[in-house]
Amino acid sequence: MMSDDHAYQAISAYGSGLNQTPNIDRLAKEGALFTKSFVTNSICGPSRAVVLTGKFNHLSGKTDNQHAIFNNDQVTFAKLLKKAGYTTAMVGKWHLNGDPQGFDYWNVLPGQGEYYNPDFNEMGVKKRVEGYVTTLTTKFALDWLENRDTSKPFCLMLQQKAPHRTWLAEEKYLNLYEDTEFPLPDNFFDDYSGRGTAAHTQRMKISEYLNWGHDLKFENDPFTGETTNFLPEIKRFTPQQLANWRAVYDKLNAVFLKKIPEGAELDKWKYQRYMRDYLKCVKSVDDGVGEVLAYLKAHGLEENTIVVYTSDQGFYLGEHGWFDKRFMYEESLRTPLLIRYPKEIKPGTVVSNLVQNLDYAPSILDYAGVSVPRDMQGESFRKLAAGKPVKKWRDAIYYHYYEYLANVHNVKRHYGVRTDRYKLIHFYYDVDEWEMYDLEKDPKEMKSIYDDPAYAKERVALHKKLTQLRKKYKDRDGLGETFP
Ligand code: SGN
Ligand code: CA
Repeated sequence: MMSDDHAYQAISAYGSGLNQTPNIDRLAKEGALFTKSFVTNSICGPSRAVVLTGKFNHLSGKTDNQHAIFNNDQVTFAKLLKKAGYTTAMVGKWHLNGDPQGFDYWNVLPGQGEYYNPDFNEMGVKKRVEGYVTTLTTKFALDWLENRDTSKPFCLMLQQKAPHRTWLAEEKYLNLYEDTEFPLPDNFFDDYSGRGTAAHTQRMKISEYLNWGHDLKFENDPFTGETTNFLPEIKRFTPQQLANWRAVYDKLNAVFLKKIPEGAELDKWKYQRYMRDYLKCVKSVDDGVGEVLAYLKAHGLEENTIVVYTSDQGFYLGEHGWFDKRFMYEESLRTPLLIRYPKEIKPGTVVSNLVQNLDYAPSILDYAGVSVPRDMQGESFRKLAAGKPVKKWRDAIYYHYYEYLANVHNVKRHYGVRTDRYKLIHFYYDVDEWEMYDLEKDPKEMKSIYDDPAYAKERVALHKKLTQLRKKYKDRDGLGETFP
């Protein structure tokens, strides 16, 4: 199971205390929780390409959401499982161009998908389905499980659209958390001093870049009175859904409009609305995980099914004042990873080795006893999860982000390396800037120590490591690449 933009901070097993996700947490209680799990490129389509192919984006071709094309003819772990006799299915958010390949059954959301009464593309037939996207995705996945070819082992990829922007809650959760005040991260009012141009020029601040329409849920801008861009989405609602929605948000909005907060208070208000809406969506995702686990149990599939929960990347929940992802800073570099497999993984296992979504394909093939193609670049973490000794595990991970788009958050291209303790990042393309962090002393990455002479030795070692990894993974120079 993979969700979209689900921050580890919003999974209670990771200990942030923000919300409760009892069903997802069960995977950690009954299996393994990976505490240092990362992506190779913190953005949707590219992450999905990494998961399927076990290769970095410069090799699979899917470097960004907007321009890059994913060649569906390439080898994926799903195709290899199918060839090995598995029955396979892909349900929910796909977000790669073209029709899914390697699946006996697929039923996917076109593009980003919609929250209410979404269109689904079932094996080439598009139709609008009434209901809420998260419950529908879970339902379609369970329907497939129920009707699958039981003479074969199965592989199901259940990929939720939620909690992706624009965070529309399920009707029964419209009111959830409305009485909860979420604690403001202590770097919410970050001024980015101590970091380079990229952190200063991003467009993902909650205070500035959440819009009054589809983000903050006002039909009119509270300051100018202009109609916002919220209306196109509610056009999908049924009259009853709209009435339920209005009953909650009109009331909440009226309270806000009566006394509009100013300055920092307005920023804090936006943060609360963002957090409440985001976490309402997470709640439905967690319910879905519960349904899947219940299905497995009821059908005697609990012992012999490997259940994985992850996200396509991490997300900012107000840290640095941000929403969205993309940066190689911790909140978006990390992604949740929980695995249950009672036959092999002891309950309550915690894995703190450095793993990446690059490792998913090789690991799944390893579990299935299918040989891993030599050109897959990840490593199987099966032994780590089983608590078996692993002679030599990687001591650093490599990252490369490409999607520098002014109108979509404006995050400069960068690549870098992260070890257990340090991180080195190179922002390039229209800048040439390095940043370095000591994650032990500065876990929130508030001040780059790249030029600090006290860290000269570590800096040299990180540069060396970065060069090694770029060579190992066959990445291009990074500088001077052309981009459409
Ligand atoms: C949309 C969102 C962005 C988001 C990208 C990529 N804007 O463009 O906030 O970063 O998707 O997300 S929205 O107002 O249209 O929702 S991704 O998860 O698909 O990579
Ligand atoms: Ca995403």
